[in-house]
Amino acid sequence: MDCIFCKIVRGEAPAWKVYEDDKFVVILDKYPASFGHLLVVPKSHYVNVVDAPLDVATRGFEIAAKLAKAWAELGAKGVNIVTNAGREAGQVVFHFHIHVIPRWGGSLVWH
Ligand code: DGP
Repeated sequence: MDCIFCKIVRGEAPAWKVYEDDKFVVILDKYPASFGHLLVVPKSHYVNVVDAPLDVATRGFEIAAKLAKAWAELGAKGVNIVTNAGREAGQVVFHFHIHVIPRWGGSLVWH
């Protein structure tokens, strides 16, 4: 399947992985909106949170919450946790992922 996140999961495309278990990887976003912008990505292919089974979505947000706590401990002033579902909502990569965007002060950078 020609999905960039599936390729990253399979090790066929490069990415900075900061966490991995049997069902998820967490990678650095290639076009970060802030320093440390992370993506929580299930290894199985689901189009978005609407398509994903509830247990996968729940586990994804649990990982995202843990990452937010870690960023707060490291001094982030705030964290955005967001998932885009559908083109109308700004989704560009159609493999479910959750953005974890630490805020250090100032605006986000949109690419
Ligand atoms: P979204 O709009 O929610 O579909 O965001 C997709 C995000 O994926 C966007 O912030 C940029 C990121 N991205 C796109 N291609 C790649 C890639 O090849 N590697 C990584 N690490 N991130 C990517």
